[in-house]
Amino acid sequence: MKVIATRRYPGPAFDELDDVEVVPAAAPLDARPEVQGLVVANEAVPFDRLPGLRIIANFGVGYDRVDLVACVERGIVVTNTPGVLDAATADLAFALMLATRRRVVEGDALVRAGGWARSWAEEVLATEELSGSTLGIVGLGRIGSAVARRAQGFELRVLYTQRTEVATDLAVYRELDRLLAEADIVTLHVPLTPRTEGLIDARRLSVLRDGACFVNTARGEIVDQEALVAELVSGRIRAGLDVFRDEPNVPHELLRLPNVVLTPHLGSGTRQTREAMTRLVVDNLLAFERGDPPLTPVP
Ligand code: 8YV
Repeated sequence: MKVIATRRYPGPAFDELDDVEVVPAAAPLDARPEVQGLVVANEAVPFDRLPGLRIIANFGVGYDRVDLVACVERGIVVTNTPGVLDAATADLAFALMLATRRRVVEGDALVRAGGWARSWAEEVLATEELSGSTLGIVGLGRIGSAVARRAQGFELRVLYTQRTEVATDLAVYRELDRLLAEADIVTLHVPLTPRTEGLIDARRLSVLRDGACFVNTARGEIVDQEALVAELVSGRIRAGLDVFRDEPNVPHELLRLPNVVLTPHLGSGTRQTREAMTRLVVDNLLAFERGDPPLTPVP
């Protein structure tokens, strides 16, 4: 099966594709009727150039940039990479919580600038404890649950919200607005869908407690970015942000703020996880080629 991939995806599994050609997503593409498989990292699909396309294997759990309606119309199967990136993403959410709550980046900057004058930084970087805080998880799916499990080790009180309340020992259910008002730290773990786009709007951001820490490793579009920037510029809340509405562009106002920690969409960015994602991408393609059901089809 002829496959186009938008990059050479990391790890040895990629070499098991016997007829793969790397064509960057931004590169012009002539009509390629012989191509049956496409590997993307949540990138737009040039359907008109690929009339013979039968399967799209998305490198990532989120597939919000893949037009599923167009895929259904054309009978194209879509797969993603759920599960294998839960730990890495949950770890990064904790890294951002810790960095933001404990002012790790500010401390690093202070040391590098020669501002560490006495035996310890004393009041200059005093902040709130993470342990014992209340964590609000928006979306208790695979990644949200991995965050909740880690939260037990940090002795956090854990709340969650999502469309439907479930029976779980991991966290206590709250309506979204109540969770936002009650949590010291809020972390987003819902997919980007028409229902979640703009879910955290200006009003909901205003409900956050003074000094609350807002963490986003999901998608920038889930939040009203202008309203978030305004809250951060005011200094009322703190944030750890791995995702943005128009990546790789980050609102310029954020670049100088001490109360924000910024990372460049690193959620799944460990060597092990990225290789496992490629493994799953390739296994989905190979299964499809054999005529077997794909391992992780998108519903
Ligand atoms: C990226 C992600 O897709 O899985 C997701 O939804 O956002 C990430 O894993 C991946 O880094 C490739 O862009």
